[in-house]
Amino acid sequence: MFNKVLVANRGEIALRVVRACHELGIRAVAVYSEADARAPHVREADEAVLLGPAPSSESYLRGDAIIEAARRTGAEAIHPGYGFLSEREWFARAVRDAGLVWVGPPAEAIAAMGSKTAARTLAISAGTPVVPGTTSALRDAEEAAEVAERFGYPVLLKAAAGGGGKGMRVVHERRELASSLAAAQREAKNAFGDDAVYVEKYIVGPRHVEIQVLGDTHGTMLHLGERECSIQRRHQKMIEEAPSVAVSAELRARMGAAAVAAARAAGYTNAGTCEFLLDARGDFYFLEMNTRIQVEHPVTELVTGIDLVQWQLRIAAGERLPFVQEDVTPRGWAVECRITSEDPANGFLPSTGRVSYLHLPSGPGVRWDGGIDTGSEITLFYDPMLAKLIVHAPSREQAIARMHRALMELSIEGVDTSRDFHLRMMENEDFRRGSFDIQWLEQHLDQLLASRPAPDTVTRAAIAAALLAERDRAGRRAGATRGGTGATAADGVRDSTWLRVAREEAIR
Ligand code: MV4
Repeated sequence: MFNKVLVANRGEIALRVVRACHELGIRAVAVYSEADARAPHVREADEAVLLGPAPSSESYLRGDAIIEAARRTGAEAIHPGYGFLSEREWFARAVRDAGLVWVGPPAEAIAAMGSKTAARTLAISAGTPVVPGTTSALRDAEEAAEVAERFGYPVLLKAAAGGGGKGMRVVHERRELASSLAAAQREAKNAFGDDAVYVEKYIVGPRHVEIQVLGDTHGTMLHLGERECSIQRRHQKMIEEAPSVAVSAELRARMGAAAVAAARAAGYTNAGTCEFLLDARGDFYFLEMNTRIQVEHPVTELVTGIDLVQWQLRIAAGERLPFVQEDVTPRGWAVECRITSEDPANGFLPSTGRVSYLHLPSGPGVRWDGGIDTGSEITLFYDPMLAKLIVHAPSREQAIARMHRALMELSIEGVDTSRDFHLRMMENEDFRRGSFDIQWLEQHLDQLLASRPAPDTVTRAAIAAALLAERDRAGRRAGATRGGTGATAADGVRDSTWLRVAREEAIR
């Protein structure tokens, strides 16, 4: 096993990797930007190297500086986390060329899956079902029309170099095709520097179900079951769970085998994820493969009992997976809520500021993968995801109740967060029934934000407000000489709606 690993990331995932290192007896080297000098991932690591100013392009995206930091500190391997440099073929190659170990799939596998058309070709060769469509770029609108006619409208134009939904266009009929193709090509060119666009049959109202795979360098490739990721908004997942209500043991085995076959065809090793669309008839289609550890990996860890980040490190060090497919069975149910610094009531506008108060949930079945502390400064330089709250329980119903309880225990003051949104989701009937697809959240957002929190929520908030008001009154008595006008902030408190509600609730 390695003695020292450099963690080329920040926030919760950097801390997650540092923790895995420590459990394996590995020393962890953090890298950080000037904005992150006091960040938890820096504090918890054994050493840390400053990369540069706050902007990612001058810090976390500086591959040269990161490799140099590994050299200087004597780290033998680099774990990239997710985002930043994690899926850059050139960086995986540069790490290898520097004589360091890349904790991830081979650069060749990253490249193979980076092109969506190449990935489709690989999947087809492996016998993995893909959405009906082409595997090469469209020449012109004429060819696009021919193909669309063959598969039937609606069709979806996708950027070959794309992924994550950028450069996609739904086309409902022939007369929209030429202009949509031009727009998709322009968008693809701007976003990826490559205007290649191909076409797929548009699948209406599917779920997004993904399969975790894990392969060692000795030929063992296993799947670790599915994650249900349909609760998303603008391609940002908000809630993930494992398993999926839509996947039976039999379907899991078929989707798992399909994912393993696609991964094998790409020469894949280490942890990866095959994304599928699952339609209402139970048919599934390979979309793309993510060649990194994903944000939502903890739900898989909780239901399988397999520590994915530890195994990433052990596989990179050349260890063999000691289990076989039959050993991997999901137990219970896990749900993850992404806690972001966004204001759901305000179109999910990113919120900035200092975390002035933080109280974390705990107790049975609760896991907090966070990257913030009291005092953390939340800026616009990085992703708004502050933390993930993950729960595990014997059944889905119990997991949702547990998540609701844990969210009730959570307080974050100083920035707006997605906490209340998640509370409402846990109270939502469709969600509780498992009745949703990839369009559900965007279709129900207004209704969701308008719905009142459960009476229980109001009661607890009211009690808290009453206690705070009482504390403020006590403080005023103790320091009565301060000020002098008699008009204090407490007048505001006295008039507040919360205090009125608190009084009503206290009387009941
Ligand atoms: C699709 C699709 C429907 N039909 N392909 C979005 C991101 C990228 N990974 C592929 N995506 C989609 N591809 C066909 N042929 C619908 C989506 C899609 C989607 C997929 C997964 C999760 C959320 C989504 C939200 C909108 C559209």
